[in-house]
Amino acid sequence: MTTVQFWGPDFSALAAEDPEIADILLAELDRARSGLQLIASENFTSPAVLAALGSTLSNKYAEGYPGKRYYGGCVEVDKAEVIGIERAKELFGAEHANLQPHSGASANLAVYGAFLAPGDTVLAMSLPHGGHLTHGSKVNFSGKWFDVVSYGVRADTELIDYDEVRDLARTHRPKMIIAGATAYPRLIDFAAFREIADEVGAILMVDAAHFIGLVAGKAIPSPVPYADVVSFTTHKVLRGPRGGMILSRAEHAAKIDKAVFPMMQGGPLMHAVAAKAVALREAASAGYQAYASAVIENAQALAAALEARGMRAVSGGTDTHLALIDVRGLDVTGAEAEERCDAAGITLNKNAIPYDPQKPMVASGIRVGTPSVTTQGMAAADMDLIGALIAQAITEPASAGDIAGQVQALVARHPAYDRT
Ligand code: DSN
Repeated sequence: MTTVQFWGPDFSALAAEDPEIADILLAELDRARSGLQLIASENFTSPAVLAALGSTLSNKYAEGYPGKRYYGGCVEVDKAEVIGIERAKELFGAEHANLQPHSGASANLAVYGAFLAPGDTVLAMSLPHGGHLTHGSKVNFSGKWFDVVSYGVRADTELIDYDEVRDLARTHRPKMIIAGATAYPRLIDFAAFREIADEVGAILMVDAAHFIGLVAGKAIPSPVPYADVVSFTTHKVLRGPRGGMILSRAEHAAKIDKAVFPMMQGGPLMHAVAAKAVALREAASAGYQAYASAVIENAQALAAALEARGMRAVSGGTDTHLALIDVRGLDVTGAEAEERCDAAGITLNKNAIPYDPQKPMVASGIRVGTPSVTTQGMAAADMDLIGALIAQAITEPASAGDIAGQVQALVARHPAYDRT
């Protein structure tokens, strides 16, 4: 067994009973905190959130909603869910909140279940331009069950083409329009989407999974005043447990709740619901607001540091927590860049860039995000060093060992979880 100390919940019972799995948990903790974590959709959640996740609420069946369950014994879990719902409504200024979706994909499935029937037309961002699998990819239920028309970004600006969105909406009269993306570094004009949706009588859904934490931290504008429904995951910038959530206008509340349960899911994961409540409380703090702003400042600094070393930032930069970087200037593919960075202790992902000539598993770009390093307390000056280390990892793969040493020195100054 490794000698790394764990923290938080007492780990000794697991180590004594199942050292094989205990070793994996410790090794993963060590991997995460001995390298640089630049996956834009990951974060280091708090010990309080992890404590809720590791609680006995995991044992409880609670199909239904607070006060209307299919099982007895729900008095305590009811309280956790009610508190979580109230915190979500307060934090986001929403009329209704459902904390039960197991994931972002489950949340989106429920939203579609609430408003659409098989064969209905949906207008959403295309995956190669930054969308998401659940926004109509042919290999996903969304693409199999619905007639999905896709919009993208302009070739010249690499920004969402709102004229194209309007033209496609007028031509195809979608029942639902989806705004939201996984690899779009810029702010989305929710007012423009609302106007287009109103013109064609469509429901406006915003998939805010990537940026909802920035909204919670008041660092970017909220989609809530504009959208009929907002779906998201809770584990990205928001820094909660792995899971999903849906906000909606009051008029859609009953539809959304019925679509989550019993249409799409069975028993909710009450330990995850409680952990979401904990994360929402944390996100309402002044400290979290400072964090959300710092995430953006760091992403902008990192994009600039990479541009200074020959890597173009798609759309010229970022307004959010992530940057999409075209690595062709360094004569590598995205896959090669990912692999070389990995060897140097820098975790990021290859990513298609708009109009990418490469296949998705090769790609011409990488996606970098700053939620994790900002949680560690790193600042803009550290981003310049990270940019230099990424450039060196890509251009001098033989020096991976040396770079990994520099990475370890950097993260030792900003430990992800205190080892004491
Ligand atoms: N897998 C997530 C991401 O990395 O963006 C989206 O679901």
